Amino acid sequence: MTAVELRDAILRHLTYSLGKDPEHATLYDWRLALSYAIRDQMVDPWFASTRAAYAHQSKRVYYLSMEFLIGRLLEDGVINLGLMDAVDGALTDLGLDVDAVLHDEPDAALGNGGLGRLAACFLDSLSTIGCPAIGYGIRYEHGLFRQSFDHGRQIEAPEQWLQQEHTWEFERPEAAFTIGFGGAVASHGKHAVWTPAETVSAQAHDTPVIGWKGRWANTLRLWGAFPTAGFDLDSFNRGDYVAAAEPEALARTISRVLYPDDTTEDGKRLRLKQEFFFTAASLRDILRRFESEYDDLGKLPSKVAIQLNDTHPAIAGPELVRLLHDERAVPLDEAIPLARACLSYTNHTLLPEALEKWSEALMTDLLPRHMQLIEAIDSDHAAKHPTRKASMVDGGEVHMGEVAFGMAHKVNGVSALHTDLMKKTVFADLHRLHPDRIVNQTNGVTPRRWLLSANHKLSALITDCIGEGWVDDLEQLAGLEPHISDAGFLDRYAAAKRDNKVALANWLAGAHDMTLDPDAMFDVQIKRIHEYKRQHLNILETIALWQEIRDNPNGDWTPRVKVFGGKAAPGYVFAKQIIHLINAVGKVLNADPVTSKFLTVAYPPNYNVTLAERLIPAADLSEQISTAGKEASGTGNMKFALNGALTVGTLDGANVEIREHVGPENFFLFGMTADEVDAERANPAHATDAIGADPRLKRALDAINAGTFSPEAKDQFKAITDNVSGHDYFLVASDFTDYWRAQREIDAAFRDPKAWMRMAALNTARSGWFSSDRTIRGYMDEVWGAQAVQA
Ligand code: 26Q
Repeated sequence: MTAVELRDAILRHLTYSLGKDPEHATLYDWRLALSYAIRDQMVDPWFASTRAAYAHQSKRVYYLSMEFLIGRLLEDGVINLGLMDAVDGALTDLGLDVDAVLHDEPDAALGNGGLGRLAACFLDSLSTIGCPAIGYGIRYEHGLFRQSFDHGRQIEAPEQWLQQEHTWEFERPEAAFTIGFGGAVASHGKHAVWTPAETVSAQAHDTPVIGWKGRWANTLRLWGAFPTAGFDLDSFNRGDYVAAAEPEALARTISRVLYPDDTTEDGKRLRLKQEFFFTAASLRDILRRFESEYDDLGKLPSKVAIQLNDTHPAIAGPELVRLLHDERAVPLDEAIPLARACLSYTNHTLLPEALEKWSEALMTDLLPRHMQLIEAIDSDHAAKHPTRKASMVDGGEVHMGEVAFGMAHKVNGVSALHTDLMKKTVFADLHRLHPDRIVNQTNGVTPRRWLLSANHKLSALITDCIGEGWVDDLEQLAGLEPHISDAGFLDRYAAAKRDNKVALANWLAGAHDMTLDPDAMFDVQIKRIHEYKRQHLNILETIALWQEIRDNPNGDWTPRVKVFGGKAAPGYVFAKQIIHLINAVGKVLNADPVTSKFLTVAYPPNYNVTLAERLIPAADLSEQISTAGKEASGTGNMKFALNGALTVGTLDGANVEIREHVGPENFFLFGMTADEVDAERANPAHATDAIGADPRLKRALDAINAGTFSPEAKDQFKAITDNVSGHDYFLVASDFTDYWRAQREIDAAFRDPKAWMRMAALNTARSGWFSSDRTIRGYMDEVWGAQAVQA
C-alpha cells in the first residue's frame, strides 16, 4: 500500500465510517480513521489464515488466559504490516504529527503484569510463526486501575478504555453461548443433568492478531457477558423500570472489571464466576468448531491443544469432562484421559498464598456438577496411585493447582530454576507419580514490540549492520558480536542509548514535570510492587548512598537517577507503604541542593505497557533483585538485556539463564541463592545479625525511623523498618551488604563509558534466545504437537 492509497483510505474512513468533515476532525478522529484503514489491511491475511488452517485440517492451539496485556495496537499493526513509511507519508501529507496520532491510543490494560503480558507476546509469536491459534479471554469493560499519587500515596481510579471507540474488534453476535451457574444436578441412571439456576450469555468479540510481514493472522476472542433474557418483562410491565434493568446489570458484572492481583481480597465469588464464564464459553466454541469438521471425538487430541495460563482457567478440566461425558455420553473413564490429552497447564508462581483455592461450599453452590466431577476425577486418581499424598480436595478446599496438574498431560514452569523448584516443592508428590509431566519452557518476549517498535534507534543500527532478518529470527543478533570491537559501531550504539535517554527525559519533563540528567546512569526498577520483588531493598540502598554522598559531597560520585514504576494491589497495605516511602525519599533527595546532582528519584505514576516502551530503551541498569526462589521467571529482565541495559540481579527466575547467555562478566550478580535463602531463614536472628554487621543499613533504617522522610509523622514507615529488622521473610537485610557492593562496582564500571557500552552491546547481541518465538516453538514441539502452516 502506498502513502497516497493510505491517505485516501484514511479520508474515506474519516468521512464515511466516522461521519467527520476533515475540516473539523480532531486528533482522535484522525487516529480512528487511520486505525480503520490499517485494520482493513489485516482482514485479507486473516481470512487467508483461517482458510488455510481449515484446508490443512491443522491442529489448533487454544490459549486460555484471564489476562491479555496487549497495550496499544495501532503502531504494532502498522509495524507488522510493514506500513510505517506509508503511514509517515500519508499523515505528513494530511498535516498531522505521526507520533501524536499513534500515541493518542489508550492502552488495552487487560492484565496485571507478567502473566498477561506473556500472553500478549505469545499471540504475536504464534501469528509470526504461522501456528493456527486462538487466544481466549474476557473483554473487561475496565482494565487494570489507573494509578496516581496523592502526597506520595497510591490512589486508584477506574480505567475507562472502552469510553473511546475500540477500533480493533469485530463483534460476533452470532457467536454466543449460554453459561449457567448454581442450580441442581439430577441423576438419570449413569447420567447427570445439571439445571443451572442462573444463566448469562457470553458474546464473542474478535480482534485480528497480525504476525510479522502480515504473513499470518490469528484471532484474539474476548467474551463479554450479557443477560440471556434482557429486561425482566414482568417488572417492566408493572412500570418498575429500575428493577426491570437489574438482570442486565447483574449479567454484565461478570465482564465488568479485571481483578487486580490481590490474594488478600474477599470478593471471590465473582472471580470464580469470571473464570468459569470465559472457560466454559471457550470450550463450547472449541467443540463447536471441532464438530463442524470431524465426527469422531477420539480425534480431539490430534486437532485441539488447550493451554491453561495458570490455574485461572483450570475449571476447564472438569468442564471438558462434563461436556464429553454428560453432554456427549463418552464414558467417564474415557472422558477423563481424552480431556487430559487436550489440556496442558503453565504454572507462574510458587508463592503458596498465590495458588488458587476455592472453598468446597462455594464450588458446590456455583458449580455443583463440577464439584462432583472433581471428586470423581480425584478418586480415580487416588485409586490408580495408592501412595499419593496430594489431593484435589483437602480441608474443605478445592486446590486448583492439583486440579490443573491432574487434568493436564503436560505441566510447565517458566524458567529452568522455577521448573526445578516446582518439582521439588509445590508439585513434589505429583511429580513423583508423573515424572514425565513437568517440562520447562523458559519465557520470552516479542522482538517486534520490545525492540523494533519500542527502540527505533537501536533497531535501525542493528538492521544496518546485520540486515532485517533478526526481527523474526532473533538469534541473528549474534551477528553483532564481530562489530562490537569496532569503535564506530560502539559510538553509534552509545548514541542510540543517549538519544533514548534524552527522549525519555524530555517526555518526563513534559508529562510529569520531572528533571532527569541524561548523563546520569538511568537505574530502573519497573514491575508490580511486591515484597518478594524487594523495591524496599532498592530504596534502602538509595538512602544509604544519599547519606554517604552527604558525608562527602565533594567525592567523585557516579550520577544516578533511580527510576521506579509499578502499581500495588489496592488491598496490599505493605506494598502501598513501599510506594509511599519511595515517593517520600524522592521528595527529600530531589530537593537536596548538595546531593541532587548525583542522586535523584523519579517515580512516574500509572506504569503500563506504553510507559515500559519508553523506559526500557532508555535504561542503563536493570534492577532484578527478587529474593532467590521467588520470581518464577521475569520477562522485564529480558526486555532490558535486549535493549542494552546491564542487570543487577539475584540468581532467580530467568536471571540465571540471562547471565549464562550474556556472560557472567556482563551481569552484576549479588545475593543469596535459593538454597542459601532457606538456610538463612533457619537462623531466627538473621535480620538483627545482618543489620548489626552493616552500619550503612542500620543508619538508613534509623533515618527512616527518625522521620527524615516523614517529618510530620515519624512512625509513618514503621511497618517497613519493623519488617526489615524483624521477621524479614524476604531477606532484605541479609542481602543488603552484597547489593551495596554490587552497586558500587556498577558505579565504577559506568565511569568507563567504552567498557560499559561494550558490555551493553554484548547483552543485546547475546539475548536472541529470549525471543518468545523460541518459547512458542518449544511449546509447539514439546507440549502441543502443533505445526506451522503457510497462508
Ligand atoms: C488470583 C486470584 C484472584 C485475583 C487475581 C489473581 C492473580 C492475578 C494475576 C494471580 C496472579 C496473577 C499474575 C501473576 C503473574 O503475573 N506472574 C508472573 O508471570 C510471569 C510470566 O510467566 C513471570 O515472568 C513472573 O515471574 C510471574 O511473577
